[in-house]
Amino acid sequence: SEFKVVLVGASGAVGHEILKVLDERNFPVGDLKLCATSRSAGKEIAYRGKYYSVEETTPDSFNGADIVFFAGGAASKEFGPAAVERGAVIIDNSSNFRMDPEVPLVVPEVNPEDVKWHKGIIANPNCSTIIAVVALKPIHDAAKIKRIVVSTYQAVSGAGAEAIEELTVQTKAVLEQGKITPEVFPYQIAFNLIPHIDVFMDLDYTKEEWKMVKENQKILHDDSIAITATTVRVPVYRSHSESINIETERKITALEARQVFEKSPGIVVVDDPAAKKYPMPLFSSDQDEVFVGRIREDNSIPNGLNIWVAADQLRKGAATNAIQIAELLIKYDCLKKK
Ligand code: 2RA
Repeated sequence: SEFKVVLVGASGAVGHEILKVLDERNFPVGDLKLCATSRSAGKEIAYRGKYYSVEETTPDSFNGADIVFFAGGAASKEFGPAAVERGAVIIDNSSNFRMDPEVPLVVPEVNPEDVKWHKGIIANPNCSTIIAVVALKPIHDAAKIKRIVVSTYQAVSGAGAEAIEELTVQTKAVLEQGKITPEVFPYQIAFNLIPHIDVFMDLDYTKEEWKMVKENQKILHDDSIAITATTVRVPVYRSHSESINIETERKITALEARQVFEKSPGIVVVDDPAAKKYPMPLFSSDQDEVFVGRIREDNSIPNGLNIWVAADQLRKGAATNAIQIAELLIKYDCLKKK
């Protein structure tokens, strides 16, 4: 069967990627509606050779919908309940419902069964969380993780379409000695990096850093894992990278970790130092897998492991993960009966 799909936030960077991935994965889209704020209403966007006019989101945008994707921002808070009331299941890429105990937070390679207890809303985790947790899960299963220290190197496209433009404009301005006026980021991002993503919160951690702590614990169903994070914006267009230091209860050697990663879903091991092979944004962009490399023991502690991961945060970190969730809903017959 085919499904009536509504996409809210169709004109943004994640919305664009959702349409691309729906098409590529041959998702059974019967009817499609594209929505956004009034600012983008009237814009024409193509899907499979047909143009759709973007409508301003209203509660009635969800009449008859089976699946609603919210690409991000405040829209799901405003319109999510209206969509659920009308019998749709929503897959929400914003942070609005992620930590709600009534809402499953799902990465299909890690906790697919959690989609089964949804009450109409399923949250798609933050991009940096998804990328980390795909690699953490098999190590947690093999050796039980006690503590994680993670530092991220996040691409500008994580901050949306305007941020991509800002890096281009600033890079040209630096090379041509022009004037730079930061708009999306608090400082110049071209030829710089900024250890500040989202707003500052408790203990001087940013919201992005707290997401790494709380969301990973929720997805792994284990609040006892100690997690500390530093999240950094870097002048890369696409694909987030992360350096992850893991302490486990049981010793896991680099060799064993490599074997574990090699048979884990959603992971490609790129780890051959002698041949200069390691994950990089240049090669992980436009891919759906999480690339894992630089796998080595942290010999400063008895049971330590270091890894380096890179993955396309607009795809696996957002659009692909959301569509995999929709595929699970169909597979497990978890859509609402009309
Ligand atoms: C970022 N985590 O990269 C965000 C996107 N949701 O800014």
